[in-house]
Amino acid sequence: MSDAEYVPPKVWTWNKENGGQFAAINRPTAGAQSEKELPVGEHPFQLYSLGTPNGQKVTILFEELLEAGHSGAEYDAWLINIREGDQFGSGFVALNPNSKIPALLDRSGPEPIRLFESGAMLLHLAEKFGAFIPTDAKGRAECLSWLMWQMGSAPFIGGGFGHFYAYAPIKIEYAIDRYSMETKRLFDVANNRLGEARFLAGDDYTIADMATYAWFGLLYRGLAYNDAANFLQLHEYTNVGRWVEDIGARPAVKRGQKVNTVSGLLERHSAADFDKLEQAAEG
Ligand SMILES: N[C@@H](CCC(=O)N[C@@H](CS)C(=O)NCC(=O)O)C(=O)O
Repeated sequence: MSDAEYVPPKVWTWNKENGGQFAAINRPTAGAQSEKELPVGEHPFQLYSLGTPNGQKVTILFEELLEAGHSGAEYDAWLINIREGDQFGSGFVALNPNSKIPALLDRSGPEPIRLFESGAMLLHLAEKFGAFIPTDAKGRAECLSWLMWQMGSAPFIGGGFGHFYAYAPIKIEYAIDRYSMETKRLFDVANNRLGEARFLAGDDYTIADMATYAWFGLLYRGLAYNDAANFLQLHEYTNVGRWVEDIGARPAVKRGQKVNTVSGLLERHSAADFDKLEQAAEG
């Protein structure tokens, strides 16, 4: 049946074979699907993740904290393979009932604290270490506003534009138009802001930049969703381009983007892991 002919039935039923790229793992129910404990390393922070933009936000912050001398921010980053359904294992679901990477266990205090949602992790860590979040009320409000803006808008870019432009088994003009318009509008929002301030929250680099860079940097550089950068003419957003160059040059950002990736480190347990990676690349 073609898209234009579809008439929704009175009651929706789950079509397991809808042909989408993620049909095998998507289902309309929540909760654990198998018994599987999570590994635990020696560091105060245990991160269970994958090197997607949502995962990278948190590893970028960990690397920035360590680079800034916060040695208490040492972390183990374990790989969660979402295509294999690792996010539905009982151990993972106990940390994140929403079954999505990243999930974090903060074992630095007397009682372990679980966190899900990348934005919550950024805020928790920034506040804990007193870093990458302004302390004055105005600056903090600006930082939180841009952070929440990123968290609220990412699904329109990923689940909306990315899904219908790159992943959906059929190309639906209406859906691609709708989410292209929204993605370009979001780039324009950032571009305008970055035309009046060096960073999203103002003069200082904050967790709002880390969260947004993980998504906008990837798209701007043409590293996401096939030909999306050209399709959306992202080079037109020159202030975003300046900011992407600026943030992308930071050593901690480069390291953070390598964690939990096939081309970088599948797992990260110490700073030495990056040295080994470089030595291997040098042959
Ligand atoms: N709002 C969440 C979104 C997390 C998210 O969408 N994670 C994706 C990968 S980027 C995932 O785990 N997908 C697996 C699934 O949907 O089963 C956050 O920022 O932490």
